[in-house]
Amino acid sequence: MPITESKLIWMDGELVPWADAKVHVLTHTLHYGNGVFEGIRAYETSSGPAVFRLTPHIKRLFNSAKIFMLDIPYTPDELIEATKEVVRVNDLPSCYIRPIAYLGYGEMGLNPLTSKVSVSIAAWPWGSYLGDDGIEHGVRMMISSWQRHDVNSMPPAAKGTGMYINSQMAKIEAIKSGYDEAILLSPQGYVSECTGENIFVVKNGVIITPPVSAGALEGITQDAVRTIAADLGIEYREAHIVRSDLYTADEAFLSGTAAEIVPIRSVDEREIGEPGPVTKEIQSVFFSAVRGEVDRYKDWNEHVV
Ligand code: PPE
Repeated sequence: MPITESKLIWMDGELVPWADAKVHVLTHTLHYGNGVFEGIRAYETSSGPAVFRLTPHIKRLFNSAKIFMLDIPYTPDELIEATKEVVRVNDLPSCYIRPIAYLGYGEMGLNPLTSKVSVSIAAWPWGSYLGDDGIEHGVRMMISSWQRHDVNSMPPAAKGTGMYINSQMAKIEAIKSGYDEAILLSPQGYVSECTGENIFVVKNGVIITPPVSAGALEGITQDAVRTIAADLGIEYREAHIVRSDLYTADEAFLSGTAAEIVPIRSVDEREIGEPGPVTKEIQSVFFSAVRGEVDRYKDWNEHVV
């Protein structure tokens, strides 16, 4: 689906009209894939638009940059304010927000340390990533023939632009094979995550999700699931799982900013079925929380005005 354009994009401190937000074709990151980004959502609440967990997202952006030795020329507070400004000036009650730090035009060659780091922040309306039907009835998944990165070849904790070639290969394979989404295994054979989401299984009432050491990004939605589960009195564990754990799960679901919380209805043609009670409960609290309807999670709603 084509992107729904908004009005202004923040580029290194300037608010630039959408159509003029361009970079040079010799931009370093375009050639060598060294950039870091975030995916954030703002939701409409009864007291105006609120960015969901903005501060942890900006913190992760800076951690990703630290891993790749990109020196972002702004403070986290400046980018938090800039993000809020982008939501405000575009008059968007709810939207998806994409900050990116990238190496600009100036030098070529593999040494990234000499290139200027630029930052831009765009926001636009973006509906459900895996479809409304997916959110309600679950998605059909396959285990990809592509593996997640080894932790010592590409650091999964960094949300780096180039890392997403791996996700795209898995996504292409899944779509061409008639599935909604792919699950990647680590080089050690453990379940890692999906192309742009964390994964969870529910067994005997316990929620289990793979750890960072299985090659998964530390998801901010995943962390929200952990907190919601704890508050609901549902046991939650971070542990290695293998592919047969998915096949025999009582329930399974995925989480991500773009995807939100989506039930998994089958994996490799093994039926898990319609969303189960644990998935539905987590989903329902999550969707209330993002809209500012849960008092206990009010600090997750970072208002823009
Ligand atoms: N794993 C990966 C690989 C990933 O890209 C994401 C977010 C997550 C887990 C979940 O993290 P969090 O959003 O903090 O809960 N993926 C982003 C990019 C999606 C895209 O298509 O672009 C997102 O959801 O914004």
